[in-house]
Amino acid sequence: MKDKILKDIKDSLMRGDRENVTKLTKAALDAGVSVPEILNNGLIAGMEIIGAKFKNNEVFIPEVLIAAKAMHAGLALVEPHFLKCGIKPVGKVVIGTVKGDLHDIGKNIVSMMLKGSCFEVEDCGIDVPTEKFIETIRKSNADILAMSSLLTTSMNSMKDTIKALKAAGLRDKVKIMVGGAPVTQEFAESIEADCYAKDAAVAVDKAKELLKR
Ligand code: B12
Repeated sequence: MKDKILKDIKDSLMRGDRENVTKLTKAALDAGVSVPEILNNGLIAGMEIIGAKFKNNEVFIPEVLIAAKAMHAGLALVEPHFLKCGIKPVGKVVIGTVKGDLHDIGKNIVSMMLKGSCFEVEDCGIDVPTEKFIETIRKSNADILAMSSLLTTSMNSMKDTIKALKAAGLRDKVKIMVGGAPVTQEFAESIEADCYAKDAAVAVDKAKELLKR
């Protein structure tokens, strides 16, 4: 039953069937399927297959877009299940997808899981210019700046933001965490970020570690 419902979520997401993804995600939650299972074996699994098909020119931008909309519908249902903290935040994170980049699914999952681990999260959205990150860091009392990039062409915006933070005298005020499919540990080190995480679960652990440094 559990495997069937997760497979149906995955298949519906691949077809971009938002209504079915909504219906099945609700049904899975009602049946007590765990949120990480719904995410990893349903929603993210479907998006990974779409990604592979997109790479092989088996599907194109319109199909990817409708799959992304179905993904957002599923994520919206899962999100409240992460938000059960109700205690004083452990730290504050400013997050955003860097300039030139409109991908937000991974960033939203990272944000959701951080909130679920009692971080306060200020989300700057997508295509975030350096100046906006700087302004938000200046105004907030953030402990961590988390930047997401899904395009090799937008990765350098992370480097630009770190340079600009240095120039503004703010680099020592925040720890910097970077991630997204093309980002690597080596890249993070080369731009002098404080840490890299490959997925949202690791991001939460590393954010907690950063607070201790
Ligand atoms: C969905 C999607 C889109 C959607 C985005 C919708 C949305 N609202 O996000 C749309 C259709 C808009 C789109 C557009 C484009 N896309 Co696109 N897209 C994808 C796709 C299929 C899936 C991405 C995704 O959501 N994955 C699922 C999530 C859960 O995974 P994730 O993002 O990697 O996030 C996880 C980790 O990386 C990490 N993480 C993510 N962010 C962060 C941040 C921090 C701080 C940390 C610690 C961790 C972390 O944690 C997340 C959760 O575990 C990928 C393929 C792929 N394999 O990635 C291509 C892909 C990213 N796109 C690609 C391209 C080329 C484009 C376009 C240029 C296409 C075009 N010709 O117009 C445009 C660019 C638009 C722009 N300026 O941004 C390429 C990029 C190639 C490259 N190396 O640069 C990819 C890799 C596809 C491919 N193989 O060619 N795309």
